[in-house]
Amino acid sequence: MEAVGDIAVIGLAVMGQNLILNMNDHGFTVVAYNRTVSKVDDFLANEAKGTRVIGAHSLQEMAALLKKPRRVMLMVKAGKPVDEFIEQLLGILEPGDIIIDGGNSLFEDTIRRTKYVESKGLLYIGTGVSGGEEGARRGPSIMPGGSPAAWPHVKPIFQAIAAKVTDPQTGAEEPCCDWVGEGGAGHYVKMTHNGIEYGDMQLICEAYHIMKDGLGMTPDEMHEVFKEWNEGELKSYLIEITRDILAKKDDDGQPLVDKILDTAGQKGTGKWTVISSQELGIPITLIAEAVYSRCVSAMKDQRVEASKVFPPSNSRFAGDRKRWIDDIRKALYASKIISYAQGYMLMRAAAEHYGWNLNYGGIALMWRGGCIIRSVFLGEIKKAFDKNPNLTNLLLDPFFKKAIKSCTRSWRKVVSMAVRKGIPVPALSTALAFFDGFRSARLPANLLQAQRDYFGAHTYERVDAPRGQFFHTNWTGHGGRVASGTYTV
Ligand code: NBP
Repeated sequence: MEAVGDIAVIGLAVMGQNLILNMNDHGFTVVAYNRTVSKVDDFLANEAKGTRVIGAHSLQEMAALLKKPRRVMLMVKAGKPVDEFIEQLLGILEPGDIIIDGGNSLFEDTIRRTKYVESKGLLYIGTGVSGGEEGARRGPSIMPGGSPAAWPHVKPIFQAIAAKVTDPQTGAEEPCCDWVGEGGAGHYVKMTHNGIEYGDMQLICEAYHIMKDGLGMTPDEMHEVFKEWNEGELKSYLIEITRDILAKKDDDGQPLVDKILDTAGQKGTGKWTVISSQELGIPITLIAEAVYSRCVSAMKDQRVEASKVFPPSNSRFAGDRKRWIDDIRKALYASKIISYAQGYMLMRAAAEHYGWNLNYGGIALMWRGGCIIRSVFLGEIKKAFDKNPNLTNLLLDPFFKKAIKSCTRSWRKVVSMAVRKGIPVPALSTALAFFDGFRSARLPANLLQAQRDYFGAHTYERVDAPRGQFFHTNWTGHGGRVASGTYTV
């Protein structure tokens, strides 16, 4: 058996098949394998017919068909199947070979697997692949991390098949794929991408909700608004598909969107992002609200009951519709800036915690094309980090500072009117609350510290004493002298 394969892909569901065809288009010889082996023949006889894709009917056959160092990419369901395949592959592959996991694995699993596979003398890559079916086929955003020594062997394939965008600084065509960092960095960045995706989607849904209930607009009218928005600073894949969704008619000619049940699903990556933010103490409030909003939406029966107990009052916004639409656009834009600022805060904290050297501008470039959150906006983030690689917070970049300032009035107007009219805007409003907290030199946490010290002797720092010096007050006159430890969890 001649070793002609450049790479093997295990897992012939939607992502695996499309990635294989994409690799084939770029001149690579791919060996295809699947747990249910009949799917290999089915793939070769249909989607891969006439290509140079080679089918393998066992892992041994697959390994024998690969050039060395062997590159084996798993595109299977995240979780146990990945561990099971790694175990089988370790018995077949040789030191120096590379196992790649392209599924949506939890970054902590990837940290563990990288260490484990490296301990056996092989190399490991855990990579985010974004863009769904279409991205996989035509050019996804790819976010690889793991064993740095594996990257040069994988780079030519990944960068060839990735989406391409024009670098706003240099004007050069760049692939939406670069090395992210060691261990679980690639999957962490992909997870954060998905969290931001939850936030972007929720913001768009809230804008839609206000236009629908507050301004009484029809899907056709909103289609026109999203069409216009997609020509300005909000231009993005999600605005574009929302525009198209709003124009789509059901078989009876009525808008399809009105017939879709309002209960959202989720597969866990948004939740993981929020869990990680809690672990690291980073307030990604907008993504958290986006995850919880899906949970509220899923409580359909209870919501229907509650709507009878607390019936809605008049939710119409008074005033000029055109002006409101412009205010909503600005509220959406400002909130989006907050969401990305929070996402970047999270990645910065994770990089410090896990010891990754993340390239923040490079991440923005990787997300510029091929993935669900692709947008012109990410070009501005890339520019901000190119100008100042040590930028601690996106909100402090001159471009974003100016953008936020120009939107603040409309943002407050929209959030307060929505609150008055009973239209839920959890993402728009939490973004504003975060912004107001972030720009407050003094928050009421002095009182909070006093409360903690009162009931638990948790101590406090003083404004008139150096940081790191802790005080305890005997608030009631009958407390003891001993204070609690001053650690923070
Ligand atoms: P699925 O997530 O539906 O997984 C299907 C593949 O996993 C098949 O090859 C199946 O083999 C295999 N598999 C399963 Br299911 N259980 C297995 C087990 N216990 N042992 C071995 N193999 C098993 O496919 P997908 O939607 O193409 O996604 C692949 C990966 O990419 C996932 O991690 C997903 O989260 C991620 N991802 C998906 C998208 C998307 O838009 N779908 C986007 C980005 C990332 P079988 O044929 O024998 O059942």
